[in-house]
Amino acid sequence: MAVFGGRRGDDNPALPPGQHLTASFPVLSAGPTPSIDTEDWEFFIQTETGQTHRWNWDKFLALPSEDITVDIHCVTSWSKFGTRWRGVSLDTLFSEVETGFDFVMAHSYGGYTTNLPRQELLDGKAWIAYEYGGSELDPEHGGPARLLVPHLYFWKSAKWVRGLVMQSEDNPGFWEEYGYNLHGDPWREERYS
Ligand SMILES: Nc1nc2c(c(=O)[nH]1)N[C@H]1C(S)=C(S)[C@@H](COP(=O)(O)O)O[C@H]1N2
Ligand SMILES: [Mo]
Repeated sequence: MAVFGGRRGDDNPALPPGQHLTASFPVLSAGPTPSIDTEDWEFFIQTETGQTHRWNWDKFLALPSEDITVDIHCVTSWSKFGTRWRGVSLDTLFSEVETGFDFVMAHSYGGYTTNLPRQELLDGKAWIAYEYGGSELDPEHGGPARLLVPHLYFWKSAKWVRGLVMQSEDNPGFWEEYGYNLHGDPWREERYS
């Protein structure tokens, strides 16, 4: 793996503690890459009333989208600076949703899950991304669409995201069940619980 930016514990102020830079884009998947046809794809948000808001691919692409350039940080210690994405802000998706629940379980095609506080998805901090580097998102990296929550460790950015289920409590998702931190802020090194 190409490593630049100097030694570990580098004083680059944009690099969180215990991270090193990589120029490559590693693929980390706990299982096989699902193949999802955009004809069949949907994204949903389910609230405590049981109401489910659904977007099919056409409806999703018709929403306002944003170009996003962000640094990403994997808990296995690589960080990648200046990744370029296009996606729909979670603010846009949540503007159609009424909920009093403060936590979210993200569910992916293939069964992966990860938990987040709803607040961490709002105020311009999270997107459903469907392009990377100006091209459609590679299936290995979560295409057709993935969650992008770059201010938290990258395991929170669920690939092949399928929907969000609102929760009253911060129940653990897939990696969190194995001892990863419930929150996962790289600046506070919230790696494990
Ligand atoms: N559905 C799903 N999403 C996932 C994962 C996974 O195994 N399955 N791995 C997570 C982890 S641990 C990381 S570091 C990033 C890796 O994203 P990448 O493969 O695009 O680098 O995806 C996250 N999202
Ligand atoms: Mo990861």
